This record gives sequence, structure tokens and C-alpha cells, in this order.
Amino acid sequence: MAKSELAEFDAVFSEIVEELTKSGLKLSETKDAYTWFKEVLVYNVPHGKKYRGVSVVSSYRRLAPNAKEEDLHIARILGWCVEMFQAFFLIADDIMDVSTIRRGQPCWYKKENVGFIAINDSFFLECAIYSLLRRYVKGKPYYMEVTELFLQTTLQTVVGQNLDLTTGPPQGKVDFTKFTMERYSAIVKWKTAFYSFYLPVALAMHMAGISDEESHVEAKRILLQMGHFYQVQDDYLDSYGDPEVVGKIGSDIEDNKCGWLVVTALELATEEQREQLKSCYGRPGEDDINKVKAIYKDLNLEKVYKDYEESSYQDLIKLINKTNCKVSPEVFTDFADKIYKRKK
Ligand code: DMA
Ligand code: MG
Ligand code: MG
Ligand code: MG
Repeated sequence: MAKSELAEFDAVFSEIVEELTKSGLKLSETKDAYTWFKEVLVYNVPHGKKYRGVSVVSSYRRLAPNAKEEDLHIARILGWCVEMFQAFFLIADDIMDVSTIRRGQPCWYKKENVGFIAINDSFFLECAIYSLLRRYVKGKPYYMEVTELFLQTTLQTVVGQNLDLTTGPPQGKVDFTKFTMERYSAIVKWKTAFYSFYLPVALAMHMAGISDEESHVEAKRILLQMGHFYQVQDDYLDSYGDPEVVGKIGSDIEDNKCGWLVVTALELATEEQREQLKSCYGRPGEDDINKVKAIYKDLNLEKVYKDYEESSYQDLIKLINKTNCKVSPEVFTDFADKIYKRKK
């Protein structure tokens, strides 16, 4: 069942590429731009885990058990809009984080003949979301809700990326005074949780006619907590994941990121370890990176993470069980089961 959901989702991608490029390709003035954009789509959009995109469809199925095929098709389109949303942020994120590999292939901006053109490609992908909404959703009662949701989520994610990039500025001196759990929670809520967890489920809710504020507030509470955990995992995998499996090479230490590992380390560190961290965090050299990792090891951070993973899962299930939301709990547990203990 889960596998065929992904297969059916994947099958829609070529239609999306066709739909987004066919009129631009026909016009001789814009033909070259759309030939380029086709490559942007194929390179950047379909190679992720697609948890977010497929979750729109599986959540919608849960909320509308008798859904018609034509509405499932729209849910898949909205799922691809979420994947395009993610791709437009990731293209820019990789430039700003100076990353090299994404999803097992060179980051788009790293490709020969791309470079800074990637910035415009990121905008191109953003615009394409709204072209798809106009093409497939205009005329539906939830058109305004989903359009505004994408716009609002864009702003939230931009705010989060700003917090991420300014808390430990890449060219700045290491200053740990801002590296608190409180600041960390704010960063990840805004940069990751809204778009990765609330957005997919909220889209399915609007499609199913659940648009009242109370239901959305309740669902958001659970989904933001899930999103927080997901980014903790991302931060853990940045240092401890296998690049072959994760499909990207971690750079949080040298990028001076206010990530979960360093914030947790600072909470546990002695004054001496804190001073050592200060002298080697946020520096590009291999030696300094290894020194940071050695301190993480002395602090037993891997074990601290595993314990946190377990307890945060229990907390989440408790929260799901006690909420009184129109959305059935399976919508949340389906999503949670996809992400806990993931290795990529
Ligand atoms: C990514 O945070 C957040 C957005 C909005 C793309 P990150 O830089 O930790 O992600 P990754 O590890 O995938 O580069
Ligand atoms: Mg990044
Ligand atoms: Mg980033
Ligand atoms: Mg990361």
C-alpha cells in the first residue's frame, strides 16, 4: 500500500513537467528558458525521500476515505507542489550553507554552467507552484486557502532560514551566547517544521473541507513537535550519518551552525570543554572539525541523542493520544512512523 502510494505519486511527475513547460516551449521567445527550466525540475525535484509530498496524499486518503480518483490526482499535484517548495529552498540553502552534495549528486549551483544562475532557478521553482495551483486547483472551494498557505509558509521558512544563518554567522567569530535550546527551538520551528509537517497535512485538511481554526491549531501543535524532532535528527545525521546513505555531506560544524549537537554539548560541557569548543567550532580545517567531534564523543552525545529520540517519540504519541482533533490520529502516526529511526 505505502509503496504503491509512492509509485502512483512518482507517475504524476512527468505530467507536471509537461504542464509547466509546454506553453513556454511553444513560444519561440521563451523556448530556451523553458528548456533550461525543464532540467531544473528534473534535477532538483524528484530525487528526495518524498515523505512530505506523499504525506499530502496519504493524509487526504485518511481524511476522505471515499475520495474520488480526480481528487486524489489533485492531492498528488499538491504533494508535488510541496516537493517543489522544498527544492526551491534547498537550492538556495545549499548556496548559503556552501554545501557540495545533495541527494547523492552535486548541488545544483555546483554544476558547471549553473553557478549563480541557481538563484534564479530557485525563484523559477517557486513561481511554478502557483502555476500548478492555478492550473489544477482554481475553481475549487479551497483554492484561496491553499494558495495563502503556500505564501504564508514561504514567509515562515524565510524567517527560519534567517535565524539559522544569523545565529552563527558564517564569517563571524564564534559566539556561543546565542546558542541556547530556546533559540534552537525557534530556528527549527520556523525553518523546518512549518513547511515539512504542518504544510502537507494542512493541505490535505483544506482539501477535505477541514478549514476551521481550532482543528488547524490542534494539528499544528502536534506537527510542529514532530518537525522539531525531525530537524534534531537532521542535525544528528549531519555529523553521525553515513554520507552514502544520507546523500549529503555534513557541514554544520564548520558552518558555525546553532545545531542540536553543539547546543546539547554546551549544556553538558565543563568550562574547559566549552573553551575548547570555542577554539575549534566554526572553522573549516579538518583538524578543528575532528576536535569538535572528539568533544562530542567525550560527552557521549550519540547516546544522549538515542535517549532523546526514544523519549521524544513517547512524548509525541502521548500528545497525539490526548488531543481531541477532527483529524484522525492515524494522519499523525503515519507521518511519525515514517521519520522515527530514519537513517536518511
Ligand atoms: C534546511 O536546514 C532548511 C531548509 C528550509 C531547506 P539544513 O540546512 O540543516 O538542511 P540540509 O541539512 O538538508 O542542508
Ligand atoms: Mg543546508
Ligand atoms: Mg541550512
Ligand atoms: Mg542539516
